[in-house]
Amino acid sequence: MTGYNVAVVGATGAVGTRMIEMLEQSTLPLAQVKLLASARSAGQTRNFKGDELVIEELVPESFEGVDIALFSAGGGISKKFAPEAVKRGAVVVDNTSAFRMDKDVPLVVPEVNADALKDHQGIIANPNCSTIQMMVALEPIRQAAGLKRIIVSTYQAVSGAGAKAMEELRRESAAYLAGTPVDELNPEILPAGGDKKHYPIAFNALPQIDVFAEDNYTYEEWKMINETRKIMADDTIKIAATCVRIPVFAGHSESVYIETEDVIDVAAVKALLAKAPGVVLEDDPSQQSYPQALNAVGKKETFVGRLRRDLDVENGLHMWVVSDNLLKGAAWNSVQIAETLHAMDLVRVN
Ligand code: NAP
Ligand code: 12T
Repeated sequence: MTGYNVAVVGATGAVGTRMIEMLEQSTLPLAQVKLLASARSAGQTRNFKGDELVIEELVPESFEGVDIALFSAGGGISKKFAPEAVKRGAVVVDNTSAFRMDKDVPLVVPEVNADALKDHQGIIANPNCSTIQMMVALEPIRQAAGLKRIIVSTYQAVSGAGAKAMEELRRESAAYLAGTPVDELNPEILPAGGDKKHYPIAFNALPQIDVFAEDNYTYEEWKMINETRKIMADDTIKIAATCVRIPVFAGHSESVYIETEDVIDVAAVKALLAKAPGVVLEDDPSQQSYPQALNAVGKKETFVGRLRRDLDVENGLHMWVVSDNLLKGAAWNSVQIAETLHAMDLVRVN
């Protein structure tokens, strides 16, 4: 085998653009890279390792000869085209929420549950960005001391909602600073593209990501709850989430409170995290050292700091978890899954 034929579906998007970069940096043996998007983008070109690749319109036949297809063009596109790719012999790594909770689809964070890849039947799901970084930070603690409960509040970047949401933050920020009144900022996308009302994100904080669902939790919150239980293969973990959008372009931050099964001291947790895969411990209050979204952008790791014991609950711990939502939260985790599939000899080659 000389290398894999890899397709990127949604190659012009916020995630797809970063997938192309991650593939350029990847150790994965590549034969050909195919860039797919809508008819709107067909004919445009993107640079890949010095070559100009022409973007093609996504059609079922796009997947002829493709070994690995990385999907990031929305759930509807995945539902329609992922089976077409599998039918033609490709392994699909899907970034949307279309298949994440399907019983036959592994939901994988390589540092946590790479073994689940062994059961794949053609489609592997990439978890939600907010879930992924929390899993990377919590799995080492869970292995050492067990995990009974998680309460998480997120501070999420607009890039998670796509290229148009980033443009909305840019436009509103400029308008606001130029003196436009708040009620004339004309938001069109956030908090959720598909919802009825829109609110400004510039200089604001919106406690709604995705649309509302059962029990007055949003889908983003439910994704964190359900995906955590699936990835950690434990339906008994108690978990609640509050997901908030803030006017940051890239990098999701999370305030995470956990209760472990066993009491574990903070020094032991720091020692675990210092050597945990994919984690960078950044925690020195005496030097004002802690993770920050701006510093995480462009990095593949998850940054953890502000570790401290709860003042009332003996097995309670607080921490601050930050990662680049478009890299570990999406593009890097997907390419890392592809690399892991290759290492485990789980890619079917046409
Ligand atoms: P985006 O910036 O809006 O990009 C959307 C991409 O989908 C573009 O490349 C677009 O191509 C393509 N597309 C749209 N309609 C299409 C069609 N009919 N046929 C083929 N391609 C089509 O969005 P994004 O932020 O990159 O996110 C894309 C998807 O990834 C989201 O819908 C979400 O499901 C998923 N996502 C997952 C995570 C995560 O947590 N893991 C994070 C962010 C996003 P054109 O340029 O031609 O329109
Ligand atoms: N609505 O992959 O808006 O399920 O930040 C990821 C990010 C859905 C997903 C967001 C979203 C997903 C967002």
